[in-house]
Amino acid sequence: MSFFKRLKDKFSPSEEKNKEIENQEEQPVQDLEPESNEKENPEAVQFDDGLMSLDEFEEWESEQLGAKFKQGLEKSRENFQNKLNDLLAVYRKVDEDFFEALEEMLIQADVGFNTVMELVDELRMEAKRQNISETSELREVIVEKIVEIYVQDDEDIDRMNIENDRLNVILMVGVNGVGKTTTIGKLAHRYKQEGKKVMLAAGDTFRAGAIEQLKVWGERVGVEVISQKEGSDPAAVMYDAVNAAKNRGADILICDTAGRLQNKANLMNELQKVRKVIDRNVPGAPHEVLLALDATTGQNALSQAKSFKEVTQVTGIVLTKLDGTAKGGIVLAIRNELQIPVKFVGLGEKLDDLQPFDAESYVYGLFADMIDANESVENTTEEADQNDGK
Ligand SMILES: Nc1nc2c(ncn2[C@@H]2O[C@H](COP(=O)(O)OP(=O)(O)O)[C@@H](O)[C@H]2O)c(=O)[nH]1
Ligand SMILES: [Mg+2]
Repeated sequence: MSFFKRLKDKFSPSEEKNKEIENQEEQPVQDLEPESNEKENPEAVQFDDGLMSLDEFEEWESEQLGAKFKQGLEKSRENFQNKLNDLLAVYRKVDEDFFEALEEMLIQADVGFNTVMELVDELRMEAKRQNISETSELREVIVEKIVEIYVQDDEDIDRMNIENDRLNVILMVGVNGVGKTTTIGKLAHRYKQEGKKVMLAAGDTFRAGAIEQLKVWGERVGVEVISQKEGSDPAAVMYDAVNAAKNRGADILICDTAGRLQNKANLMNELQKVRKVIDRNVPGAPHEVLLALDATTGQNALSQAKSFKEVTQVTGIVLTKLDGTAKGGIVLAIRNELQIPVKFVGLGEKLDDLQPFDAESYVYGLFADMIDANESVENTTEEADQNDGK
C-alpha cells in the first residue's frame, strides 16, 4: 500500500470512507476490501452491547488524533502545502534547481539547516534510485522521508517514562511564557482521564501569580496542588509535594518551576537543588524532565533548548503553540539538532489540545489535504503524463 494511502486510511474520518464505499460503483478501483474482511473476522473483539469493538475504537481514536493534528497544524499546512504545490508547478523536472528551491522552502519553514541538507540529500538519492524524473512523483517521497528522518531507528522515542506501581515525578522546565503551567494543567487532565491519581507542585514561587494560576488549573482538572507562599524556596515546596504525593499514594506528581534563564548560575543551582530533594525522597526521580518550548519563537526555541541542556538533564520536549505558527518545521529541527525527542505538542488552548507527538500524525497534519486527495494526485500525474506525451 502506498504511504499516502496508509496515512489516509489511518487518519481520515470514516464519513469519507463511507462515501468512498457508496461511490464504489462509479469508481471501480477502490481498495477497501481487506478492511471490511477484517471487520467480519470472528476473532475480532466484538461487544454485543452496542459499544465499539477494540478495532473500531482504535480506528476512531486515530481519526480523532488525525483531526486534532489537522486542526492544530492548519497554519503550517497552508504554508507547507501551498509552497510545495507551487514548487512542483514551477519545477516540473527533477534537477538541481528544484532541489535548491526545495531546500530554500524548508529552511524558511524552520526545519533547520542541517536537517534540510540531510533530507534533501536523501531525496536526491531516492530520486536516482527510483529513476524519478517528474517532481510531482516526488510528492509522496518527500513526506515519507520527513517521517523517516524523524523516527530514524528509534520507534519508542516519544514514549513517556511512566510506570504503574510507583510515584512518577515529572519536572517541567522552560523560560517564562512558553506554556509550562498550561501544559501541566493539560497533562494532569490527560493522566487523570487515564485513571491515574495526579498531584501538582507549585514550584514557580518567583513569578507573581504563578502559584494562583496553577491552583486554578488544579481546580479545573480536579487534582490537588501542593504550594507554599510566593517567594519561598522551591526545593522546600518539592519536599512537601513529594511527601504529600507519597502519603496520598499518587501515581504522578507534576512539578512546576520558575524559568529564569537570564541568570544561568541561579537557575542551575535552583534546578540542581530541586532535583536533589526529589531524588532523595523518590530514588531515580524525576523520571521525566520536560522542557517546554514555544514553537512560535522558531530558532530562538532551539537556542533556549541548548542553554537548558547545559544546566540540567532534559528527557523530552513539549512544543507548545504549534497551532500559532506557520513554521511547523521546527519539530524536525529540534529532533535532529538536539537529539531530544518531542514528547508532546500543544495544538491549542483547550484542555485536550495537548497531544502526544507522533511523526505520522504530524506529517498528516502538515499535508492532510494532499494525503486525503491521494487519488486525485495520482490522476493529475497521469493527466500530466498524457499532456507531456502530446
Ligand atoms: N495557542 C496556544 N496557546 C498556548 C499553548 N500553550 C500555552 N499557551 C498560552 O501561552 C500563555 C503562557 O502560558 P503559561 O502556561 O502561563 O506559561 P509559563 O510561563 O511557561 O508557565 C498562556 O496564555 C497560554 O494559554 C498552546 O499549545 N497553544
Ligand atoms: Mg507558569
